[in-house]
Amino acid sequence: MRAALLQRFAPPPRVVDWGILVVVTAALATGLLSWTGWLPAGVLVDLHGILGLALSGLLVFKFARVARRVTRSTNWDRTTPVSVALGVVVVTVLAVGWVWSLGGNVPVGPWTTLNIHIGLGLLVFPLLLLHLRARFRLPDRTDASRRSALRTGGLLLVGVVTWRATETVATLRSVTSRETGSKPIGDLADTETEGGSFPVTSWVADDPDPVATEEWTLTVSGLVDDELTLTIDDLPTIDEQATQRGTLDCTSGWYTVQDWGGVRVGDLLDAAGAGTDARWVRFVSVTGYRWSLPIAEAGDALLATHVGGAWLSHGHGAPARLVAPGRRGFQWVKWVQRVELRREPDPAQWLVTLVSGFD
Ligand SMILES: Nc1nc2c(c(=O)[nH]1)N[C@H]1C(S)=C(S)[C@@H](COP(=O)(O)O)O[C@H]1N2
Ligand SMILES: [Mo]
Repeated sequence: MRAALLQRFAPPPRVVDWGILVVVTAALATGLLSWTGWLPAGVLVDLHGILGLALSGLLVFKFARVARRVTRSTNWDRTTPVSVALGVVVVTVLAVGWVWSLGGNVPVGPWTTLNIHIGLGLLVFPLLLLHLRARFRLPDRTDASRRSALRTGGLLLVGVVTWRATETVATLRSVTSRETGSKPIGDLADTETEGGSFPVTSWVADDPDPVATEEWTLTVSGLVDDELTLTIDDLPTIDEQATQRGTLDCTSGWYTVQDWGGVRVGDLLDAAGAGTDARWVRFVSVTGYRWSLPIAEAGDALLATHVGGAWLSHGHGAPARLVAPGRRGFQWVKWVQRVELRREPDPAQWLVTLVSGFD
């Protein structure tokens, strides 16, 4: 009876399958793009949620159709294990995603629920490619009927309505996420404790020995009139320094609002004299980790030596770390050693943030 009911509403198999492919690709794209700041994160995160719902719906039809093929072991072939693994991973990714967006967090070791969602989410794509290698079918003409278009449209409508409902649940549970989906941690009051009470995070494995502040130098080089080499004594003292309230928002799903103090990058650029060709400013850590900002944006950023009125702790990037308002946490380079003015952006920085810790 229930199966028959499902049948009535089911779009044609290939519409379901192609729908899944399109939705998974779009979910991967919106998920990854939400880190980059190229488009407003709020829009991408909402879209990502809607795609997750659409996928959940499509999977109901998909699983109802293939259940028999999987539950009878005599129906298994060489490629079935990949398909089953894919199904299990996708269901887990969705479940974990819903837990997170409805305000839950069940950390496993160092990983937040969002980390697990991202890690398994990235695994979906290679599994999907393997699955498609064995099972790919082109759509045919009968899939494009008026009836299947209506059914598919109806399902999308149900999807949007359900998504609104989950938003309401999250609001009622007063989940105070930012538009990036991150949740607050360590409020301002906690910064009374030295160096701030928010988590120390590395993006993968960057974990250098403490930098000896007395021996540390900061260079400003590249397309400049006068290269600068500064020591900690050349940087503004706590009474003279520039301060900024800024939100550190990590892609593992938390954010913290802190008062940062240090030297305005714009002042460093003025002191060194930016060349007319300079378009980008690259911040390089003692570990090699690095990020670049367009020169106008960099001018308003801060190289912080202090947070909450106290020296940065080693974990938070002492002696100096980048504070780049509006950027995600992974772009806030810690243990900065070099500021380089360049003509070109630096596409390799994406890779370097992943591997700088392995040496
Ligand atoms: N050199 C370096 N800078 C880094 C990282 C890193 O691994 N190495 N991690 C980044 C990430 S992912 C985040 S969220 C913030 C975390 O800053 P915190 O440890 O002060 O909370 O630092 C960023 N800066
Ligand atoms: Mo992060």
